[in-house]
Amino acid sequence: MARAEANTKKETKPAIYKNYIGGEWVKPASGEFFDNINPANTDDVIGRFPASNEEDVNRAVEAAKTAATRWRRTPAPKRAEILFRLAQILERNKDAYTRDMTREMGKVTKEAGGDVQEAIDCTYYTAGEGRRLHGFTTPAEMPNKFAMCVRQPVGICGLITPFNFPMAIPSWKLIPALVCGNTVVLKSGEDVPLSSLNLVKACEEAGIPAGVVNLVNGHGAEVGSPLVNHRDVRLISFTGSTDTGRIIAEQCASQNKIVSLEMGGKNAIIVMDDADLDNAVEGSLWGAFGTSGQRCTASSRLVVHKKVYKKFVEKLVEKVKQLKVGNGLDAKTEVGPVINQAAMEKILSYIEIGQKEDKATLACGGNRLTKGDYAKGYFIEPTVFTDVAPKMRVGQEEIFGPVTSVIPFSTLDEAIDIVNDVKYGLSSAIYTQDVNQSFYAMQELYTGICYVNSATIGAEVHLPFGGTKGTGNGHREAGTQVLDIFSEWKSLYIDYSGKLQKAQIDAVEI
Ligand code: UN1
Repeated sequence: MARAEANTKKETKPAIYKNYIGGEWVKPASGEFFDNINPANTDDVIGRFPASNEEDVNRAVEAAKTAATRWRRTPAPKRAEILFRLAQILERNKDAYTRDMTREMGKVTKEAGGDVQEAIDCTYYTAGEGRRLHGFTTPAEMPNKFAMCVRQPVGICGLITPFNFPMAIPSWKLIPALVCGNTVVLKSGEDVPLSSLNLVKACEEAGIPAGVVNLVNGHGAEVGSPLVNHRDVRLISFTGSTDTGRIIAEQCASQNKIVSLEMGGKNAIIVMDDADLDNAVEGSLWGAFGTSGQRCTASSRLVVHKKVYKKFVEKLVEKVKQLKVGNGLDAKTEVGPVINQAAMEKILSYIEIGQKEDKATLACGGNRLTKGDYAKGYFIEPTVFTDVAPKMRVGQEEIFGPVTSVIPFSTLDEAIDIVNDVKYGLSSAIYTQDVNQSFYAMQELYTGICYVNSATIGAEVHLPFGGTKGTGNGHREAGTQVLDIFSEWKSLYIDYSGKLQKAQIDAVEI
């Protein structure tokens, strides 16, 4: 049995973690646990987490249901007070959460710190909405009648989050859900359960009432699917792959649930011939290899003007070769491992496709690193393909790893067509010194986020986050726009005329 094996493998037994349901830390119904493994060193078992199933989901939804009325009726500014306390707790524990995150997810410490900071920022910012949650008033068409519109919570929300932003993304969903007055069941990415657990523990410490936040750990089929299909869950907010998102959307459609999807990307940076090339190279490095390329916003295409193509590639490849790959806990590391064996195999298969099927030029990288300290982790060399044609698979499909493709172009319109001609539309960028070109690009690039003279990554929490086409289903997270996911509008009419007035029918004397 996996459990017995894990216990004999190491001298110190890994900690056992539980689900959080109805304000209690409880074992999963199955009694089974799974290992949370460090992707930089697979001997390092961070802990054993509940392998939950439908029974746990049912209990968690029941708890969320029991807590719903009281939480909904708690005034929003009071809900927000607790969330401000939560932000302070997150801030206080930032270093510990950061270390936990690097250990379970692999991203380098600086970036993990940024991830926790994003959760802190999101919590402070969104808690502020507790004193706003603006609705509006508007004139009624009949005399002595008042019309206004307010937000109301939607009910029980199922939150399904990925591995790549282990605390930021859960916070993007959890905090707005709570400030709007909903209760939630969170299923975190199975590769990064500790960061969500840290977040939920902080919720407990902040004084969020029992049952308002519930955490059920486990795998997609056993936990995600029963959550999506539970009749009392009104809303599903999902970040993850486009394939899984599509299945969730279909299931939600047949049950008439609200669903918000944040899925893949194939983001591109355009480098014009007048760009500050060194700045463009720095941006490309960061955009393509930050988080080992495991960002929905990763710069996985670099679309470069033919006039500067050769020079840009030379500078880029030189820098990429110098990137220090390693364990994210080592301060010198610039690129950490990828998340797990399956991800590594998928990325390596794309590197093979790039060479064999696409026949692109492998300018650097391309291999798994296996020697010395690398042997126990999932490390891949930062990889650059050049001479990529826009329609090649490495130029079209999301790789989600440390691989980027350089594509040459001749005119800005051509570059814009290349950027737009993929099934996704999350983020784009352009490097140019020309204000006309940059504004034209901002207008024509059909993505949810667009940067000028910066990489495709680095979205801030007070602006809406999300994408067009295959990236999403029209919703936006973050900003105040996220409130439109987690609340529904209620229009209120108050007739104080003392008589029946029929809108659209009765004539109004002027
Ligand atoms: C993601 O890649 O799923 O804009 C989220 C960024 C981060 C969030 C990325 N703030 O890169």
